[in-house]
Amino acid sequence: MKTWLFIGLSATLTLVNTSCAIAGVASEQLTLPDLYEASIVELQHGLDARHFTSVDLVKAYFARIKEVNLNGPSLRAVLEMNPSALAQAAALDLERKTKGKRSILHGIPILLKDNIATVASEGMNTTAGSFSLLNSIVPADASVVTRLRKGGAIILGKANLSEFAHVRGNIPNGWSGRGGQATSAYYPNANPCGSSSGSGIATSIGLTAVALGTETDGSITCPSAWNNVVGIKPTLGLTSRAGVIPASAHQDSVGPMARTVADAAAVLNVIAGKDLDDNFTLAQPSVVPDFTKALDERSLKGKRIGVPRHIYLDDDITGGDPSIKSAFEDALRTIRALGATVIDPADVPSASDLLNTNEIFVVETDMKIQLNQYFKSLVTNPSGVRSLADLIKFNDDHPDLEKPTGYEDQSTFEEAEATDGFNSIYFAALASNKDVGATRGLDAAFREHKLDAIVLPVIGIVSVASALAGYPIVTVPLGFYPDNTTAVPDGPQTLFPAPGLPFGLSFLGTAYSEFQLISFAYAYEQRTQIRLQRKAFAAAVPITQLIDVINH
Ligand SMILES: *[C@@H]1O[C@H](CO)[C@@H](O)[C@H](O)[C@H]1NC(C)=O
Ligand SMILES: *[C@@H]1O[C@H](CO)[C@@H](O)[C@H](O)[C@H]1NC(C)=O
Ligand SMILES: *[C@@H]1O[C@H](CO)[C@@H](O)[C@H](O)[C@H]1NC(C)=O
Ligand SMILES: CC(=O)N[C@H]1CO[C@H](CO)[C@@H](O)[C@@H]1O
Repeated sequence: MKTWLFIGLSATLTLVNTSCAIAGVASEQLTLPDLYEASIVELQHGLDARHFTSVDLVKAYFARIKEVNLNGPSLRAVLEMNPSALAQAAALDLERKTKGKRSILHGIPILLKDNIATVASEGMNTTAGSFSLLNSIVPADASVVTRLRKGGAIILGKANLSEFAHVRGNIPNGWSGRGGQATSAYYPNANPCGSSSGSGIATSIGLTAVALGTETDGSITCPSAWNNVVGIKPTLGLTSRAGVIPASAHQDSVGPMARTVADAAAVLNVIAGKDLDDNFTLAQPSVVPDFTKALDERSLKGKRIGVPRHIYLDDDITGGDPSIKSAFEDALRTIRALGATVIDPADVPSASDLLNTNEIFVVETDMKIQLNQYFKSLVTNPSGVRSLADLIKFNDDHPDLEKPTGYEDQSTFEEAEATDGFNSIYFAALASNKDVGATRGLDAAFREHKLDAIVLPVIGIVSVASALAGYPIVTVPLGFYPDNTTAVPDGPQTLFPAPGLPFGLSFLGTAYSEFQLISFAYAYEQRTQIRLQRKAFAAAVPITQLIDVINH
């Protein structure tokens, strides 16, 4: 079901009096998409038909951000709005008229997680949420941003996140020094998961058309699930990490977060591809498939979908929560009804080892080397921070900015600083991670049970094997905590669980299986339309719509 905003006759008449007069619609009812749900296809339709412009879209999204980001429920999902976005939109509107569209993202606003670099001349910072990087000058756009601009996307702003993508230490999801505590739009002050928290929150209520997040282990998957949106964590090497503030080259991946599988596929089309500045991308297949061709409602017919129950212990995958358990069993029934065979259980042989891997050690070793490189690559950094050691000291020296009560920890940074580079212990740990995640993990399960995908609800350790193996995950809405759920404080400023909080279903695959995973997620989404079953709490639903900006 799509929600449309019907504009009455008087509004239509006002519209045809504006400079972007709409030929032939004066006597018809003009429909404008509701920005809470609006899809890329709907937005492109309205832009092509000149019902509104990309300038209108940017104005409307900015107004919606202002309503709820620091005002009203104060969701703190967005760190910065791009002061160049309106100019970019105007140029792209003109180009649409004179030359046509560059891609399906032409004139579509996209919000970027704040660890993805954008040139400073545009007027925005790239900080991973940290004051240590405020006013730093990056050498260039991240390679995914270059692709987005080339495809005609408008960079709307930067999203709040768990600072440094949650590799600083044990600090609550969605908090950064610069952005403060981001919270869910589904229950006041609820935990939004992380680390791509702001990307998930902002997408969930239409503060942007689409967003980018990054995942090292769970950071697209979880905030997509908990914010009722779709997330794609691509295979390591499908999307470039050049210009992304790093955690680990062996696990970091950049991917789309969107309200529909179709929108996420469209964004992936534009950001995927080889990049000489990230040599992991050179291993990808020579042709990137058109992921929008995967949108097939019959895709699950005849496929084998596995449920690795005995590794991902039942309580780990559902948190023991009866509503997640029952929603997951419903999902398995739906998947069968769509023509797939569900193999249950379909265990991963390395199951018990997944509970205790060398993941943190490898990430910490990589992080020290890569963060040091990142700081050195900056043209300038006014904070003076030029290394991980400087960063740790900066946080200690600025507790007011970076260590408020409840947000003090930086133990992962400290452990990373103590690592000793690429020594033999490191290479053994890396090899054992590949073995546990891929060889005796997902590869073995897929082969043994002849699987096309694995499905799991998103909570607990769902993403570990995929993170270690560098394999893709596509997450779609699965359900919501019931209204009689007790809201439980789980951090200095957040609650979890809480009534109405969303949770998700993940489709897991092996390397470069995005096309298939997208097709399965699409079939499930089209059959269930779970996202549309519940909206954000009233104060978190922005009021501004296109009609409010078109005449001004
Ligand atoms: C970064 O943010 C600061 C404070 O909001 C602002 O003054 C500055 O112009 C921004 N820097 C860049 C490069 O946009
Ligand atoms: C990428 O290049 C680095 C050196 O810059 C090298 O150590 C590494 O093995 C290369 N990785 C791949 C996947 O080619
Ligand atoms: C919540 O309501 C459901 C029925 O909708 C019921 O099965 C469940 O026991 C209730 N839980 C609590 C904690 O009251
Ligand atoms: C766009 C926006 O509202 N950004 C705000 C994010 O939060 C910080 C800290 O409160 C504000 O300074 C920004 O203005």
